[in-house]
Amino acid sequence: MTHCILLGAPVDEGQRRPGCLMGPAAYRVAGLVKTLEALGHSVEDRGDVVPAAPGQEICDNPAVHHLPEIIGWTKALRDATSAALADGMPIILGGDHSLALGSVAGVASHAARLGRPQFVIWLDAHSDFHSIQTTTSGNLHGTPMAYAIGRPGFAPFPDFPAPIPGENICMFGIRSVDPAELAAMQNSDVTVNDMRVLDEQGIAAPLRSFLDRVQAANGLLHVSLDVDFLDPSIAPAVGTTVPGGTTFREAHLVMELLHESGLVSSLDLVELNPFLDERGRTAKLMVDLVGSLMGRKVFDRPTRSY
Ligand code: HAR
Ligand code: MN
Ligand code: MN
Ligand code: MN
Repeated sequence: MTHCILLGAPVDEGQRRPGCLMGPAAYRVAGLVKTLEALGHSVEDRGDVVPAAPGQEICDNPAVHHLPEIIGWTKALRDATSAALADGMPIILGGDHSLALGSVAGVASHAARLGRPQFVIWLDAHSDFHSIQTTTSGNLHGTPMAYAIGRPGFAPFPDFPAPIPGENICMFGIRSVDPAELAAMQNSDVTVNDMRVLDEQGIAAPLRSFLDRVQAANGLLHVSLDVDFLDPSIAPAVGTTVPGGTTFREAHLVMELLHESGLVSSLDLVELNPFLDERGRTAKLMVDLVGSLMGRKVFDRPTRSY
């Protein structure tokens, strides 16, 4: 059984549509604690993280907004995530995806302390691979992967603790990539399972082959789940819907396979905007997916040995 540590991250400044700050409350209302406890886990809710006071940081891309605020969140979430990893499995309740600038920095520094490699699974419609220089929207939720891999262009941010090698990063569900992101990704060793790959191969085979690598390396695995990974017809509560996302069953299958692997050490839930939800259905679906990730299943079946 796992000791789950909830960290609220009501980050809203990484994009322009207010509402993600209500995300942590929505997960709590949707029954996240009960869901985890019913599966036999212990839960410690550490409340909402308080961002570090914003400084005077500036950058030369005029599109970028709320830079000092996001740097404040990055520092606080990095420290809160890495501290939580010493005690259990952090589940970071977002908040927009810029929170992953901090959470992924936290997991990377924890892994470096243990001397183990860090791996990341990025479940998202978007690759979030912009540097501060290349983003044209100026929305910093589009940047955490580039920060994690150690792309240059993050000067005002604290140095990323131990940049994660591209081959340790695997994306699923991708269907919206800007030209500058594409160029940078093609220059990297990141595995990008876009929707085309999932259409042709299904989601299980590419996931299993990545999980095999994590296990062989004795790695730590961080999972970052963006609501827009899911098709908007089942998950409307997100500011950046993109048609053609994953289905209910594909998403649950990912979670079930992740559970069976026993490899997941930390989790982000990001981009939920409860203001855009329909009677809480997206929040409830996200909680349900966490249930599958944490072991809910219909039958015990002989699991593949990871
Ligand atoms: N690439 C676009 C941009 O940088 C859209 C980024 C949207 N990101 C998220 N998270 N919603 O995945 O503005
Ligand atoms: Mn994202
Ligand atoms: Mn997204
Ligand atoms: Mn049923």
